[in-house]
Amino acid sequence: MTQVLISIGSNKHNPQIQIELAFNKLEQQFEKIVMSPLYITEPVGGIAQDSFINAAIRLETSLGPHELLQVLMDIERQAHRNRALETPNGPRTLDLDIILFGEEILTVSDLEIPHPRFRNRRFVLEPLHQVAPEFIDPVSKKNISRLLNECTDMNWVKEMDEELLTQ
Ligand code: PH2
Ligand code: MG
Ligand code: MG
Repeated sequence: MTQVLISIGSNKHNPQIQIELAFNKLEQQFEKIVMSPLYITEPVGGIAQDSFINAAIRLETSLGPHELLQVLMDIERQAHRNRALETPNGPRTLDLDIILFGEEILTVSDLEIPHPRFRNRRFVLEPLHQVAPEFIDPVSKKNISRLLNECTDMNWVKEMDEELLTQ
């Protein structure tokens, strides 16, 4: 079994519902799965767009990285995500990114693990820190706590208030 960290985000078509639906689907397929609280986050890169909701998921799997990617892309498609119509870093209904896959380091055309930009993204590190502060990035050899401490990304990231969450 491999421990995996996933970043989930949405800023289109009811982001909170998109994230909860995706998590429910993953819960039916994976063991020892947990999700962080939800965060409202400033959009980074791309065009002017609505703020995102982001969260982090930790799970265990016996799948390989490409098989897991297929599962995640399938769930993105079920959320009517159409990559062909998107601008880079632009609005999206659902984005599921593999951030860390055990100690795996790999780069193939459609998949790079660890995620190439996660160390500079507060909207990824803050939620990850809630579910796996000790998880070690095999490239920098630093854990999530340390990466978060050293992160210089100033874009705002706010944990969502309980009372704002739908039941
Ligand atoms: N995802 C992006 C680009 N910018 N900004 C925030 N706040 N949250 C995201 O999930 C996000 C982003 C590309 O996937
Ligand atoms: Mg993605
Ligand atoms: Mg992404």
